[in-house]
Amino acid sequence: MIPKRIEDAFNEQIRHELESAYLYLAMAAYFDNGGFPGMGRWMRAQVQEELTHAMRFYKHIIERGGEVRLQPLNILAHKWDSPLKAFEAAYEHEKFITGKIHELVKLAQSEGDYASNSLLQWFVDEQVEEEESTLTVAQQLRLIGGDGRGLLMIDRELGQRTFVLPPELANLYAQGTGIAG
Ligand code: OFO
Repeated sequence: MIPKRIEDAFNEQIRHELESAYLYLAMAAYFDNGGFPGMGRWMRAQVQEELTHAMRFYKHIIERGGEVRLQPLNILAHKWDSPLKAFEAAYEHEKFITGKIHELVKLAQSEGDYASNSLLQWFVDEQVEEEESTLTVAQQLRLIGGDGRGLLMIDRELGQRTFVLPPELANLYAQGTGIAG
């Protein structure tokens, strides 16, 4: 059985992950509307990834006999002045999410909840990647400044990104299957 404090904190984290998805969808729209289809595609893949993050917590709560309670999202979306500003905002947001994951690790450890702690170790590693990927793009954009050719090159490169559903979550998305798997 999942401890109540962990159940509450994981429900809160589902909200944060869905807010991340919403933020990145807003960035995708900003890029797609602004003539940067590669960056738009990168952000759309990121939206999918954030949804799977939320679903990892969802699955864990259900599997341990807890209750998933969805909460209203704090809408984070707004406009950005440039691709650089958007990626800088994405990096700042990922640092915020890393802080939330670390708080959860401390809570799971203080509750002696080894199962949650194990789930959270995946997120600790994932956040290193999340920060690194947004920071790298921000650094590249900073380097090229306003150079149009450089921007187009980065856009083309980011357009290569594809989203792959992690096999351990496949059952959550397949029709007619249970939660386990
Ligand atoms: Fe869920 O890692 Fe980004 O926000």
